[in-house]
Amino acid sequence: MEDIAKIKQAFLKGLGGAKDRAALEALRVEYLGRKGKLTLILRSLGGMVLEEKKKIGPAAQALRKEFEELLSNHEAVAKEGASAPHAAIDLTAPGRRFSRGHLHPLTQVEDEIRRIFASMNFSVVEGPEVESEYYNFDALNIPAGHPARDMWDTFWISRGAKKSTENLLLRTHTSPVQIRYMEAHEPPFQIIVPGRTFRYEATDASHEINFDQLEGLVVGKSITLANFKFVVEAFFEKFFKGRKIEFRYRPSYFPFVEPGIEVDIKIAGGKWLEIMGAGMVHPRVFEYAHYNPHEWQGFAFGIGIDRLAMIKYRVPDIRLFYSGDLRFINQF
Ligand code: FA5
Repeated sequence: MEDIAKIKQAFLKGLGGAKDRAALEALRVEYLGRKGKLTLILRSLGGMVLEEKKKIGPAAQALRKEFEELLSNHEAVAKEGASAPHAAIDLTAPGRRFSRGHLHPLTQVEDEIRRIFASMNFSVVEGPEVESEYYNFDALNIPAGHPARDMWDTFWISRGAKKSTENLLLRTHTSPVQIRYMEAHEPPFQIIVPGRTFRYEATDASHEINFDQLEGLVVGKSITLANFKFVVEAFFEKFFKGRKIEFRYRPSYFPFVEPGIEVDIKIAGGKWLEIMGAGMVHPRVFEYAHYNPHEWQGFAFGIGIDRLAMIKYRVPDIRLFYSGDLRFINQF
């Protein structure tokens, strides 16, 4: 057993000094060759007494296995070294690219819209996503039981333990911010309100249960639909830079405007697409906001931001924006 321990020590020392394949081969012959030091011990097992054989046999076999493994590991390393003799690091290799995040396409579109309206002297205002029934409906001239409430399928919020006196909901449009802003400010003004809106609807290629709207509200002493037309057309021409756009204004109904209209656009000979609701602010809405409807008038509009993004980037399905699929997101 002493011999075995010595052999192991000597072998490991030799291995540490072996710099190339030839030295490793010499080591192999010295210990594992036909007349190798370990081979001789293995051969002599036959002449040993049983006791000795039981002790030395397994130890010598294990050592042979260990030597073989060590030698083949070192040979593999020596081989690699031979094919790349200079440096372990290739200083000329191109760097690994770090992946950086970027803004979501809907955020990019919203930023662009904010920039364009800011250049036309509009202020940007925001409002709460959890809204009261009063601001989302009543103050917009849509009282409880009015059939127009069916135009907005609503997510109502359960009041839970907190006994609020108001009914709460996820706002179905950005129009409630009209009232909130007018309550706190005096006219004249011109604002836009971008923000997330929610509807309890079945989804399809152009409908989501949450989407983004852009409200616009301009109030002054002599604001007319002609001003509205100018603002909207100037906006779209900037937004779709250089693409040819046709506009279509259709009469429509929203309880908070009179008259109400819907605007469709057609780009470069494509299909007509409904893009927004709009109209002149209803006198009753001014009354809710404590403005004198005989003194003030204005226009309001609500654009679907997702739909604008779909047209701008030719995205066929609104649900892609919310899919979290990097193959889609990384195209922007
Ligand atoms: C409204 O929500 C009105 N508040 C707009 C308005 C404002 C009218 C001010 C008059 C004055 P409407 O339900 O049509 O209107 O929605 C406006 C736009 O939001 C639509 O033209 C469409 O572009 C977008 N939109 C509506 N529902 C969805 C939906 N489920 N998914 C994606 N976009 C939608």
